[in-house]
Amino acid sequence: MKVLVLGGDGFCGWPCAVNLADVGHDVVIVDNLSRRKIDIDLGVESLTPIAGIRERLTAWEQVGGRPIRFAHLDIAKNYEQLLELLRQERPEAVVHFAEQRAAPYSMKSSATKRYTVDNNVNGTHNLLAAIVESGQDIHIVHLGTMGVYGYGSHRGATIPEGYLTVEVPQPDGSRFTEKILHPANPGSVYHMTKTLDQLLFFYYNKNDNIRITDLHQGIVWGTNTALTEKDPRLTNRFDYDGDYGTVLNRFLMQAAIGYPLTVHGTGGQTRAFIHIRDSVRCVQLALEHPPTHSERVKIFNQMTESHRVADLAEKVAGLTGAEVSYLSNPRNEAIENDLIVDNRCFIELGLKPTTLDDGLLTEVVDVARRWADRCDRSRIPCLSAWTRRQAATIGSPA
Ligand code: NAD
Ligand code: USQ
Repeated sequence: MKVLVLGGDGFCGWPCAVNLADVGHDVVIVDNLSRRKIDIDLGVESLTPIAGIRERLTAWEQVGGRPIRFAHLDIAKNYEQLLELLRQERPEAVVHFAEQRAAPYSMKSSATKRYTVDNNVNGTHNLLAAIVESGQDIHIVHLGTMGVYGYGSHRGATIPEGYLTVEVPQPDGSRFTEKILHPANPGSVYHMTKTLDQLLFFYYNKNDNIRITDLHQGIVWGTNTALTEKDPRLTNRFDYDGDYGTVLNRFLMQAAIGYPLTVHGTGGQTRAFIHIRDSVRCVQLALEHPPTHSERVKIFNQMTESHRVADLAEKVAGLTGAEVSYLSNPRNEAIENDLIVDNRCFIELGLKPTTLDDGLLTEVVDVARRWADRCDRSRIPCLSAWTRRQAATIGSPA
């Protein structure tokens, strides 16, 4: 199958692109390299040394991989080029990773809020409009987020895979039931763009019958897959800084360099997690099981386990002897929340999850400790605050 991987130079996109090529697909990576530019602007680098995209692709062929082509293109700004690319390549599917994905970065300033909205919403809408204009039948697999459901109290209810069955009372006292898109409750400007993506998908699926799978992915941890381990030039990125580093990978790196683990608030926040190897596998499964033309947007909860942040810190501390520090929370989020998630769709398709117990130690030893001397400790603190109230307390104990 011909597949365009938008954002295929990023953390989730790169191992996904090589995996799709490895299983026999004809892959074209489309990326504007904005993530690498943001690293330069922030003055920070991936903990793991990463090769440039051209070097990555050469290395991939040298280890015997099926060639992957690259198109340098901004999907949010260059609509005509995106349309032309679809016309030339005629892909059967597009995997869409190409968004600004960090919540703290999206909350840094009005400039980063506006960039995140412009980039993410325009990119997704350009893709949908270009598919319609091209007249082609292309399956979109989009990387969404578990964060669209919100991290308030679900009062013990299980979060369904995208659609909630509700009962609507009628004036005569009777009720009817309906399946609606689960109400959106974003926790940052970044998460808000993902809830807007959902509405764009809903509309274009209804109006133009575009086949869409939206993957509501949890926090991805880990670094490499068996394929990106084949050559140092294929190594995947590992973000640890206060803007782009996600909680579990940050804890692993902090433990490796003897930095007290940075728990925000009480650590009662419960979040969903998935290993990068499973994320890659899920995208492949989603591509292999497209929705039919009459089907509404197919939504999968792409996560394998849920944990409280404080429990994760204690687990990493238990494994490594690290200290845990409880800091005032720079985010405006619930102190604690429950999170019970239905993820049956992928399990039924054969996903065999990599658990924390399987993978944590390897990540600490093979990645975090190995590259510890590349870490710039001054970039660890989270300095992006959700509101002025939070900004005033940054860095103080919880
Ligand atoms: P990333 O920033 O590492 O990768 C995104 C890639 O998209 C980068 O290579 C970037 O240069 C590219 N890009 C961004 N805007 C673009 C544009 N306008 N045109 C072309 N290319 C563009 O992020 P990631 O961690 O790989 O995340 C990929 C997707 O998965 C995102 O949509 C994100 O919201 C979602 N996701 C990520 C996680 C996670 O924990 N990393 C969890 C859930 C969902
Ligand atoms: N946290 C800490 N200490 C830290 C960093 C974070 O306690 O050093 C806490 C945060 O306050 C938050 C939780 O950990 O409560 C998760 O934060 P995160 O930065 O790991 O994840 P988040 O901002 O939610 O975003 C990440 C990805 C995003 C994806 C999302 C999936 O960057 O692209 O959409 O995870 S989800 O969480 O399911 O919405």
